[in-house]
Amino acid sequence: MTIPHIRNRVLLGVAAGGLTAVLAACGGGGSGSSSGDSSNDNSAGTGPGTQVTAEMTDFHINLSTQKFQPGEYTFTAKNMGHHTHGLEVEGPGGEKRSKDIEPGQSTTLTVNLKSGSYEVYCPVDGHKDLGMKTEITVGGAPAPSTDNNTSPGNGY
Ligand SMILES: [Cu+2]
Repeated sequence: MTIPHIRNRVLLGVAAGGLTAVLAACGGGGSGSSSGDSSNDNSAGTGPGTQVTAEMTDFHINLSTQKFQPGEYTFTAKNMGHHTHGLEVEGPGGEKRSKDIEPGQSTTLTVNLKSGSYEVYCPVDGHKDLGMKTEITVGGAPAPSTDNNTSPGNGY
């Protein structure tokens, strides 16, 4: 029940010298503004439900967690690659697709997960086949048969 906000802020502060500053500069103001992306909300990845980060690279998706319970989740998709990417979540509850994300940008996608298997992938042409997909299992079941239990820490 700790509130991760404060921590995040500290981390952001530390990193601010680098990329983050650029991103913030891009996303922050409406000055000059990029092409027609008016619905871009700049509220830095807070939405309803549990927060999950999906880092999109060329061509891979890295989720900040692999543990999912039924309920509402907000995925923050960050495009850290050099191509336009997107995030689509497809499973028992239907499918939901984010808008396309330009390199260096991010967006959020809120989904209501039900028990079962979901596919999380990039809907941009061909990217799924290039490796931009991952499968998640929603529910109480612990990790599947793989003995890959040494997942990298998620920052904590
Ligand atoms: Cu992609």
